Amino acid sequence: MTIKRTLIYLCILFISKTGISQNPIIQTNYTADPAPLVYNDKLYLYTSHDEDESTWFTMNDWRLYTTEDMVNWTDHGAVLAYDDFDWAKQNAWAPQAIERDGKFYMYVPITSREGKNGIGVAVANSPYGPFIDPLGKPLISNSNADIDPSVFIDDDGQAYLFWGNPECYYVKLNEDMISLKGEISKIPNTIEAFGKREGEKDERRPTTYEEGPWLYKRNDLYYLFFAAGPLPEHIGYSTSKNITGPYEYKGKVMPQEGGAFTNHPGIIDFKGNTYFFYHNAALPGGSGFTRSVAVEKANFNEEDAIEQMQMTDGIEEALQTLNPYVKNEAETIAWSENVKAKENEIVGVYITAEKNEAFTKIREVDFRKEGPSKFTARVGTVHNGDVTLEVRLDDKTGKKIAKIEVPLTGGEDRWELISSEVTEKVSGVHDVYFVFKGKAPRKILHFDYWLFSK
Ligand code: FUB
Repeated sequence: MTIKRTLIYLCILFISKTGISQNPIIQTNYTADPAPLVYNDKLYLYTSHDEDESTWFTMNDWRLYTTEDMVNWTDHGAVLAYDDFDWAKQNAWAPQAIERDGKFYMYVPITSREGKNGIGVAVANSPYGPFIDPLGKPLISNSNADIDPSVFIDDDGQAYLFWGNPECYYVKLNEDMISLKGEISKIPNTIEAFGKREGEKDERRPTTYEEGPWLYKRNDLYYLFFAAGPLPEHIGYSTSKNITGPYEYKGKVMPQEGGAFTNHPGIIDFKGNTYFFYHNAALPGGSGFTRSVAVEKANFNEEDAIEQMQMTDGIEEALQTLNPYVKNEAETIAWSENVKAKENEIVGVYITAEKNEAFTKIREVDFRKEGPSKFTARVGTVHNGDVTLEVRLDDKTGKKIAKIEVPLTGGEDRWELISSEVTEKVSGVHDVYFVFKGKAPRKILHFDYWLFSK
């Protein structure tokens, strides 16, 4: 190998080791079934939640994450759980939330105490909840196909709910969003609408339509995205000039990959771009039952066809910078390793560093021209001595600008606000790494929020 080729090789190796990886966008819990909502210049991402070490669809609640820049995501914890519905027994599966007249409606599939699938609705005055079941019973209790709701409000104000596995049902909603207007109908499960299924014959599933419908409208064209079979799933789509069809099958949006046997689309426009959310098994410990959500930027061609996508390392470009001179939550993260997100009544959502050298990364932090002189963090640990939080720039081993010695506070209900001097001159925009160090084999420290000051 020539010197030049060796250098190129080393550069590629360096970039792939330390380069920007943003997918999956949540690393602190297993998440699935992403359902984005845009409200007041913020993207709210509701997800289902695979419990750690799950070996089936062990799913108890729905979580919320938000972003303003598409690279840093803030964890707001569980905003609704299946046991918030008196009639529910289990299975907090794929959700979707929508805003109407200042109220937020979340539609969720649940299995009832009688063992029947159904779709519930919960209402809140804020996208963060609390969400309350206004009905005390399922909104949809039609058949065992009642999973995976997708809610859509058309330009004329008419709301629709689509859902179903193995067929795609829909119904109009009244303006109150919690009652049905008219009869439940079906999008005919034809080859023209959903494409012919390859592989083994299944009379109930003649087409690629499987589950997880998602409605999206662009240039007066309705797009019906869906998880498509046979298993393992890919994502397909169909379009129509009318919301209720007839739909014409348009092909694969995302071919099968990623290690989970399910996938689930969620598509939304945000700050001039279109984003396509999905899930896979890319996190350590990932599987068909421990999934993680990811996102790609979507593009359409001149014929209004969506360009096919592969699963990538994610979105590199931040839509805006982050201000370090205000309180920032520790659970606002672009990337992390060996970190878990938790919540309690004392501080809300916080993170724990599970191992020595666990870290979080925050992208595009703007220190401005005149940098900070002080760093403050609310932290705690159950270990005595040698527990530190290091603040580094642009890399996990980059320039160390501050270091907090974390005192023994006690358990995760005990916290202290600790400050440290910023020991290096910092200015401009940087990625910030919080690196957690300690000799204990597990649970090094807990971390709630941080800020820099001058
Ligand atoms: O997450 C549970 C189920 O798996 C969802 O409801 C389906 O869409 C599939 O992702």
